[in-house]
Amino acid sequence: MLNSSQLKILADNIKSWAKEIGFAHVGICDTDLADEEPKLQEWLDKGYHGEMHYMANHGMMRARPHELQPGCLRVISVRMDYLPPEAGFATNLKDPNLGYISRYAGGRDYHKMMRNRIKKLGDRIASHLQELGEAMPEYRPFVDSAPILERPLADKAGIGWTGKHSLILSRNAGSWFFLGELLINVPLPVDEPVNNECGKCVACIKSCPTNAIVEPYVVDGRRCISYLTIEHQGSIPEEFRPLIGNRIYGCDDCQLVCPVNSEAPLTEEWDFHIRDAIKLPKLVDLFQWTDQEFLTRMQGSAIRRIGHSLWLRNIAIALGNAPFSEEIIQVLKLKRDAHDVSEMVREHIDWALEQQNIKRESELDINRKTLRVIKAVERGLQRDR
Ligand code: B12
Ligand code: SF4
Ligand code: SF4
Repeated sequence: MLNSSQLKILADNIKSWAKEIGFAHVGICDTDLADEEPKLQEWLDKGYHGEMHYMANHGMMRARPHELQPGCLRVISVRMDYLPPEAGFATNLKDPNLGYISRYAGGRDYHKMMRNRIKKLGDRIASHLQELGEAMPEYRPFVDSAPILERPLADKAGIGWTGKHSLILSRNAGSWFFLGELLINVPLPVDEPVNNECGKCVACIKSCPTNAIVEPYVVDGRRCISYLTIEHQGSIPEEFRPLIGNRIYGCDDCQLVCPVNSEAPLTEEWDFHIRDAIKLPKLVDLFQWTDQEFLTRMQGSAIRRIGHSLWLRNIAIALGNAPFSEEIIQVLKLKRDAHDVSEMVREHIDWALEQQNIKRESELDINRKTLRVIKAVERGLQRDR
């Protein structure tokens, strides 16, 4: 058994190995999330998870990492930055003929890549302990998909504080990062959480297009554009369609207006750079991709997971929100008549056609809140190129 000073040296080593592997920040915490259980339960009781049944399926296991990985004593929480260069947020949101894709999803899917790297970190710890003549540790890497509360763990491990939009953010890094964890049965020294610096700011709450941040730190998933465009399988309720604007996959607005994000670092991973096919993409072009084109162009991307049908559903809404154009009417009608389009998508196309007809004579109309987000980005976000 390592003594406390050996464990401290090991923790320091882990942090430098993790940086070599590509993680920007690493923190360590214990597995006690008892304080989070009532909040998670309340969130589920209110139905904020919508159709994300996986959120309710494992009971309170999400708040009990030691049940997920028996014997686990510590969680090593890691951060990987994804903000791509040439993010072009304002240019993209401002032009309603372009589709906006959340900047976490412009490049390669992060899940596998991050899990492999976290496993590499675990392997390195294991071989180091074996060199010291210690027993082989038990460890398991997780990224996103496991039933575990990643944000409260990152908060506890000092990666950042929980912002009012419920994401983890840090003074130097903002919030444009993914989280992952290595659960391990080694009693490493733990890190201290950092102070919450949101203060009186409520920019994220005020700017959310669908009022999904129902109170500070609490997101009603069912209202979030990220949920509606990615997780929700069926028809998108009509009340949300005009509010979605041109966001066809995910949403970044609560992060875009966050002052802590003004100096956030760019990703060091080439994999997270936006691929050409979806760099400031024209809605009419995206809408005309066949099923096969969608699968080929989105190979290796998280976007592929939603499938062609939800992709068309989302773009149809954005086309309905775009200014009137004969070309849009034409592509909508063409797709409506295609034999391989589902009834669900057709219903969204009909809605879009109706919107286009209503707007035939009217001026370009970008939602008021979106205009505020664009202004905030143009004013202060250093990284908007
Ligand atoms: C389900 C899910 C969603 C859902 C629900 C969102 C939600 N807020 O829960 C939807 C689809 C809407 C979503 C959207 C997004 N997601 Co998401 N999502 C998840 C997932 C799988 C689970 C989150 C969860 O457990 N929710 C349950 C609720 C109850 O937990 P919570 O929101 O963390 O809430 C806690 C605190 O808010 C706290 N709380 C409550 N009251 C108070 C009061 C105070 C004072 C404090 C301090 C705390 C507090 O208690 C809660 C319970 O502990 C995680 C991965 C994971 N396994 O953790 C990724 C994850 C949270 N998502 C992530 C991302 C990037 C996003 C998006 C930015 C993607 C996008 N651009 O479209 C958006 C952001 C939307 C938002 N503002 O949250 C990242 C966040 C990284 C970060 N920097 O924090 C994660 C961690 C994935 C990853 N591995 O990187 N997501
Ligand atoms: S991602 Fe968009 S819709 Fe979801 S909470 Fe943030 S601003 Fe609101
Ligand atoms: S926008 Fe303001 S309130 Fe929201 S997370 Fe950022 S600092 Fe906190």
